[in-house]
Amino acid sequence: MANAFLVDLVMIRGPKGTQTVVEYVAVNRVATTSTTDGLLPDMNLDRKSDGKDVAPFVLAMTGQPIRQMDLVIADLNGDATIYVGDVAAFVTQLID
Ligand SMILES: [Ca+2]
Ligand SMILES: [Ca+2]
Repeated sequence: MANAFLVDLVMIRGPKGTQTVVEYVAVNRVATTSTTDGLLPDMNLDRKSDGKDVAPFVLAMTGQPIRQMDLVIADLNGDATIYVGDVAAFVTQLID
């Protein structure tokens, strides 16, 4: 993978079951897509949204992400920035 230029396929599954497939994504680039399914604030990637996701979300919000991908996951309103607007989406998903 170190010499790869493209990722063959990226599959994104929404929390309500929708699935988005993006093919031939260039490596080291930001690819964007959209969904009406909402985004799952699963910061620790355990496929659940619960209290264990709060600490990594707060770290991402305060500019101290554990991993670079946390900045992408924490952008719950999909506007490519991490700010207070993502908190409402995070809390809504947690209590749903
Ligand atoms: Ca989680
Ligand atoms: Ca955002």
